[in-house]
Amino acid sequence: MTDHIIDPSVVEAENAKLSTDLRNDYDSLGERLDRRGISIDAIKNKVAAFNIAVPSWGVGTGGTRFARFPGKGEPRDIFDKIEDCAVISQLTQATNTVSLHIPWDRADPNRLKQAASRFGLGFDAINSNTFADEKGKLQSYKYGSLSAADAATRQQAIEHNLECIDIGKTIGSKALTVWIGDGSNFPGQVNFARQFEHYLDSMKTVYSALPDDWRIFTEHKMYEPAFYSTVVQDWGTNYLIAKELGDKAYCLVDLGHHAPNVNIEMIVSRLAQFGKLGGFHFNDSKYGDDDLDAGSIDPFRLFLVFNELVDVESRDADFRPAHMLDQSHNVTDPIESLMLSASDVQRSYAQALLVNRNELSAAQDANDVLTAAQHLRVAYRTDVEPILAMSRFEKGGAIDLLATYRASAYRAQVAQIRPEVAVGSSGIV
Ligand code: PSV
Ligand code: MN
Repeated sequence: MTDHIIDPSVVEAENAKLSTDLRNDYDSLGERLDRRGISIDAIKNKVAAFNIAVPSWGVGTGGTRFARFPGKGEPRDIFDKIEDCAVISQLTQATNTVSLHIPWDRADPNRLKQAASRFGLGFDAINSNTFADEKGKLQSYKYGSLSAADAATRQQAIEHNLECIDIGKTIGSKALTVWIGDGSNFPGQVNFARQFEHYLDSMKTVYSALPDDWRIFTEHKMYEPAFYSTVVQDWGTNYLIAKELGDKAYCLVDLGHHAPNVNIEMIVSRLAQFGKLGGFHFNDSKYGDDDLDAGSIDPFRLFLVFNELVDVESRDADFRPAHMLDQSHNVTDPIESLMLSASDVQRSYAQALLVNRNELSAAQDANDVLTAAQHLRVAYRTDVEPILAMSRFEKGGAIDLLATYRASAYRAQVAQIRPEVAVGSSGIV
């Protein structure tokens, strides 16, 4: 039996206000899609099977290096975070896994597993953190971790990753995500080749400890916290790493980790074509690694990414990239942001499923440029909300995510138990 944090009667009462309209909207969209040769139920079933992991760090209020403005009822620890994730999962019915970050979420792994399974949650990729120093550790990562010039520092970073694998084994993760802050701030500060060699050697040791049914994801990022160079700066280096390490190594694409205007959907296509696309950290951005809510700034780009993913999926039924959100909620209730983002990621998937791939291919081969472009536009302009809402409704989730969450008064309730956090701290997380 799965425990529900939000009283199901609240969800039912909210849904009751909207279910007749939803049925009408769904049927009318179904008719229109039928004319395009698309079965709405087939799309809905795919949407219903789609899952996206929620990052444990995402349910806390984020901040910038300038300030952090704590919200009410912030989670005190990973167990509160799991409860917040359970709320998101209950209402969206699309996020039944949590992605942990160690050491932020360090706790007895058996307790973690129990706490999550009570709400029907599992764990997605586990994230290692060697971009900040941890109390009690001898070496500092100020000058790098897995690629550091100092051998003892590299060793400590390797051991941290091995510990993450161990924790992951107990809680049921099947992947390790490695993102490092290593790089340099000045020309001449490091020897690029030597630094990369160190990184690869360290990663080979981590890789050799992976269980057979695990994958390792490496995440590229062009800048920050290192501002002149980063070791894993772009998809090219990321691909090299995955090739060097072996079959269990894949690239992870965080949408915010590219130079402005880079064609991310094309990177997605290239990595997938060569069997090295492992997964995503979804978010949105306008300037850089803004960590804004997925789908909030450039939903068309999110759609284009999914257009590539569905294209691969249509040829390879075993294609299963890991979907995760990675956002910083600085001015919103993180639960609200994460619910809407999960739904926007699902929306892009649903819209991409509407593209008529055969006709698109024919138009491409005939150099009929506008017909090809029009196929994407028609799919993108289709309002698939009734499909998303129906999928949620049928699975016991909320037709209207925001209204139901607010009607539950969850935030006000937890604010009574969780003490207010003092202002004044800053930091990205
Ligand atoms: C780095 O910017 C990153 O995208 C990595 O995924 C981290 O693990 C995450 O953000 C949390 O800070
Ligand atoms: Mn990320």
